[in-house]
Amino acid sequence: MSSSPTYEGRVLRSTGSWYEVQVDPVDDPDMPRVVDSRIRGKFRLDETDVTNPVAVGDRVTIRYNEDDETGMIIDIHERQNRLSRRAAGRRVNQEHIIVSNIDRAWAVQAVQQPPLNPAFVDRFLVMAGVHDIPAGLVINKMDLMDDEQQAEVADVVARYEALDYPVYCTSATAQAGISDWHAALRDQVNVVTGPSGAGKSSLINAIAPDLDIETKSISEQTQKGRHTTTFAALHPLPDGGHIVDTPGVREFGIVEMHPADLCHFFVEFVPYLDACKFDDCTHDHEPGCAVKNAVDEGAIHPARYESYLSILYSLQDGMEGTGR
Ligand SMILES: Nc1nc2c(ncn2[C@@H]2O[C@H](COP(=O)(O)OP(=O)(O)OP(=O)(O)O)[C@@H](O)[C@H]2O)c(=O)[nH]1
Ligand SMILES: [Mg+2]
Ligand SMILES: [Zn+2]
Repeated sequence: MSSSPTYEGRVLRSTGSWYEVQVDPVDDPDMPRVVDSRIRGKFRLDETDVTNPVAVGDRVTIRYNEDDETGMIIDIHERQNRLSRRAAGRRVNQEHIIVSNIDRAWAVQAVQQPPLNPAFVDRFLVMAGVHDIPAGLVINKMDLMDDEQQAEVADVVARYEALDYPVYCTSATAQAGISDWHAALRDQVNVVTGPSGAGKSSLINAIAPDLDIETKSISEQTQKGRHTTTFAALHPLPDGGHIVDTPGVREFGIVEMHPADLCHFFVEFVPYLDACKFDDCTHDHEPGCAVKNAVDEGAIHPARYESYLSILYSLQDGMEGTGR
């Protein structure tokens, strides 16, 4: 057996058979930082419920092949968290991991084009909570904000800051708020997600112009009806850390969970949950509901409560016919 040294690193991108591994900085300046690697056959069999045995974001151990250039992934470290979607086609019961080991997932919204959609943010926050991914919010296209939208944007910012989510207001085209947001990304693995056209790729280009990620005009997008960004990859940031552009949150959908679990992912509801009159309170129609009282008293934002009900009803509909 070979006793050649091993190196730890992170998977930046994958073609399905090759993986680009960024090796952690070590003392040797000559060592290539990004190594094209393959996996040992056995990993393919280990996890049959997942379509990709090695995912973008994975922490791995590699060993150099005899050519001293390419690598072999010999170990995949335990994942902190993951963002996945259901596999396509015949493998619908399998999971496809889009990115793993995420330090923060950012919901990117535009002030307009497409319209600001807090209900979408609330669904995203539930999804992030379920997957144990710290979340944040970026409100982009601030240059398009008119007088009428000012109060709404201020309300949205205050709403999520009150819940302790980091919130940044930016304009990718006017380069406003970009350096503050950039500072928040440093040394972390960040994912941007949000509706097509919100400016995710433009924001990444604003902080890392060298990446030159493809962006498209709204009209081009509507004509094609599809997202510009298709494959997830970890892009190294100029000041340290990584960012992943995603083709929009639509892919991730809302998570499947029991309706009774939903309230735990609305963080501001949690202190009230034990005070409801009924143990199985769904915080919808029941009398003596402490969550509804908190909404009436102004301690919970009514829009957040509306989002809760909307997700609750969709989960309850999804349970019809499951014999519950
Ligand atoms: N006015 C204005 N336009 C912006 C801003 N940021 C992005 N845009 C424009 O919005 C359009 C869409 O931007 P993209 O960065 O491609 O959007 P995206 O979120 O990456 O979209 P997908 O990749 O399709 O999901 C482009 O025409 C950008 O130039 C901004 O801050 N202000
Ligand atoms: Mg994009
Ligand atoms: Zn209740």
